Order: sequence, then structure tokens, then C-alpha cells
Amino acid sequence: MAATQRQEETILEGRCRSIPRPPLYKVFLLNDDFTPMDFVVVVLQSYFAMNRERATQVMLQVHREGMGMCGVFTKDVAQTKVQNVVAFARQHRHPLACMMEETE
Ligand code: TYC
Repeated sequence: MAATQRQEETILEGRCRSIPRPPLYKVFLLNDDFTPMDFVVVVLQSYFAMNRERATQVMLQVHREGMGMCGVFTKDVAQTKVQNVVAFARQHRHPLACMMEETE
């Protein structure tokens, strides 16, 4: 019984590994001179499930270094995040830019 179970698990594992992993995409925020810092923190909390402390760290990294990564997602999820963040920023008349890039 145990041997049969192990054999089935091995077969299942083998099948899983033969399925290629979907490509993943990094989502970034870009710095600008106009979007308020508090707004960027709200974006990171609302769309990237960060707590206030982490969101503040990422916002400051973007502010100082020009860009910062918000997360890694499958293509459709990354596209939706970018669209929603940009739409939310435009509703509030902020020029905040958000982009995605395929991981290596
Ligand atoms: N540089 C902006 C300011 O000084 C803050 C900012 C941070 C804007 C991150 C965009 O992605 C950004 N108000």
C-alpha cells in the first residue's frame, strides 16, 4: 500500500516537473517629482499587500534610486496591477508610472 502510494506520488511529481513554469514578471514603480509620498505608500499597501512600514521603505527606495520593485507575478496579474495602479494614479491626477519586465 505504502509502496503504491509512493509510486503514485513519484508519477505525479514527474508530471508536475514536466509542465514548464509560466514566465514571471517583475512590477516596478518609477520615481517622479510630483506624486505625493503618502499616495505612493497607499498604492503599495492597496495593490501590493504591503504593510505601512514595508510600503514606506519601498517608496523611499523609489524616491532615492529612481525605481523599485513591488512584486513578481504571472503575466496577467502583473498587467492588471500595472493597469490598476496607473488608472488609480490618473484618477487622482498624479503622474505615477508603473511598469513590468519579464524575469530572467
Ligand atoms: N519623488 C516623489 C516626491 O518627492 C515621491 C515618489 C516616490 C513619487 C515614489 C513616485 O514612485 C514614486 N513627492
